[in-house]
Amino acid sequence: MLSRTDLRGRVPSPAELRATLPRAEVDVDAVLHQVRPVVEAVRDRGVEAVLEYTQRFDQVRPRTVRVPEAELDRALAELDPKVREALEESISRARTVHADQRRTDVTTRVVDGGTVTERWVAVERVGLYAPGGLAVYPSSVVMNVVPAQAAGVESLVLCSPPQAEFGGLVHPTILAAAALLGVREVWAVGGAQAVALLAYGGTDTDGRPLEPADLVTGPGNIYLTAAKRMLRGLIGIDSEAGPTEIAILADDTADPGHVAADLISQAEHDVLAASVLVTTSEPLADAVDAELERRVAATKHTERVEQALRGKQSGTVLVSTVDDGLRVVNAYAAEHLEIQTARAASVAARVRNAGAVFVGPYAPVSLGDYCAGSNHVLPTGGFARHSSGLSVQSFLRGIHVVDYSADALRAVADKVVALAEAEDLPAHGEAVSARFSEGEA
Ligand code: HSO
Ligand code: ZN
Repeated sequence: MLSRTDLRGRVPSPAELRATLPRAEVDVDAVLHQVRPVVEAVRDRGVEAVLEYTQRFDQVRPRTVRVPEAELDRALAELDPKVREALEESISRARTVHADQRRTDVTTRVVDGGTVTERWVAVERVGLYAPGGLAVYPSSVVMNVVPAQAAGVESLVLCSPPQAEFGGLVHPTILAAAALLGVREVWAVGGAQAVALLAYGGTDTDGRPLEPADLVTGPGNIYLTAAKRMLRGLIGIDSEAGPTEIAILADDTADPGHVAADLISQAEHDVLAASVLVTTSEPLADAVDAELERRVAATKHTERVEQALRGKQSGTVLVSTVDDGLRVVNAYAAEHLEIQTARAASVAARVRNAGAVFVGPYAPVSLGDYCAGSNHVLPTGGFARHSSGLSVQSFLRGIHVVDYSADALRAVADKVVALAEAEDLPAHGEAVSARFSEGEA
């Protein structure tokens, strides 16, 4: 079922590898021209434009953009108790991990009387996006809200598209997850309109203000991503989310049934999802293929999974050694990387590029999707070469606080003046010397 690339005996350079390895191509720029009028209409006409586009794209018109708080409580009361318990476990583990990510302010004494402090301050208002439609993921609400709250973000608004089948409200499991997390402000708005409304703010149909956000995080489709790309600057954004990816580095110690099950688990998300096996063992690759045939036929979303696995973004890569395999997975920089080899922990320690690494036979990606405590909003499309997944850090800014005494400034004044003159910016130097020349020096 998976196409094969044989790299045994030769290890291409990272650049060559990037060109060879299977990967989905998502051209966000290509939809910018469709998204621009939506963003501009929301900027110019606010909620009126939001509701027009909502009618067009979601075939529904919510009475107000803001979901009444009573609906959150109702959704939680009606949530299946088993799902509630599982969400509570997921929240509690994520909170444990993210609490440890909090940063402490660091003050450096540069000289006597001169200090620089890096003070970590949470972003004031954050908009979190939870997709609707094919993907209704309360777990993603958890993964966005938990780090924001752990960072100390005071004002949080959750956006998700209104659902015709729920009377124009946001999907009830999304509402229930928000209620469980203590998020009370939810807007029924999706796609590019949501990002634009978060960026510009507006006035709801009942006259209440919809305050703009400073930062917008959360995955969505290509239109949402295009709107984020367009509005970046006015708002901060997390890393752009593309189709999900799993890469598995395996040797002959791996269980082909587990490898196949894990490859299928992420292929289940999207026909564009990528499932990549990198292995030193041809017999394992054959056994995984046989397992895939059997399991794909038996799984619920056969068609979607099969399309993802047969797509050009998925495949098996054969390598001679685990070292070569590491070169391949480092060049690929997967969103999720499983290490299913002998001495998995020491192999995992040598991974440089991945959104998250799952070590050994008992750490499948699905564990991380829901209940490991780690975050599942992770960089896709090779962005793991330069970006990280969502964490407390994503919601903080480090402010440099500079505090110098007169003596400390005086001691370095000539250096500032010299550099200012070298850059032909003498007024910079004068701003320092003025403090010492007028009867003070
Ligand atoms: N694997 C997805 C997250 C997710 N899985 C949500 C299940 N629900 C992207 O990391
Ligand atoms: Zn998943």
